[in-house]
Amino acid sequence: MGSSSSSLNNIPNAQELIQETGFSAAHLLRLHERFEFLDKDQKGELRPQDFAAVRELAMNPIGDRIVAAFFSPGKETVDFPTFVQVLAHFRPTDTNRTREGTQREPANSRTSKLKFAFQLYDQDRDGKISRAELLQVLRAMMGMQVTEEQLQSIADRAIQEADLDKDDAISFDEFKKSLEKVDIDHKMSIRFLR
Ligand SMILES: [Ca+2]
Ligand SMILES: [Ca+2]
Repeated sequence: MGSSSSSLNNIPNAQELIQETGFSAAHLLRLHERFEFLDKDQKGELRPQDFAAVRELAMNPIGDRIVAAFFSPGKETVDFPTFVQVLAHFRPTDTNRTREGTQREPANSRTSKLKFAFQLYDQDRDGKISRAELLQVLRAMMGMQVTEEQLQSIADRAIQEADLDKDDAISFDEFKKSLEKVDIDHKMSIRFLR
């Protein structure tokens, strides 16, 4: 902290990244420092095991899934731009900011955040959260606190409530509807910068 001489000039495409993600220049610099710190062999890429140093992820019951979300299917490394783009999902939602010139949904919009959360459940990427997929996450999050029977009934109830078309799985639209009243910003805050 503090001793780094990094400046925006050291970050390739810094301005584009700022535009694209909505991070401030100062925030981007801090993320870059963080990235370099995690990038122990200084190759400009992180591997899944490098994330073990992020304490909040290491302690998160579904931390391994969050880490996996940084990596495109089949890829074992993540570069700085991708790292920042994924982290942008954890930025608080802009309330009154409209960005010009970008057609794409900003990463910190409610829909993007929900999509990110959805894929943490939908591990086979078929666009639906099956009962088994839901159970896996619940099991990871609740661990020893509940019995298998209680887990099953929590999953059953969650599916019953969310599953509007009765196919016994939760589609993204159903997921979105069921979380309509949930403060997603609060749920999706991860402190990477401490
Ligand atoms: Ca699925
Ligand atoms: Ca359904």
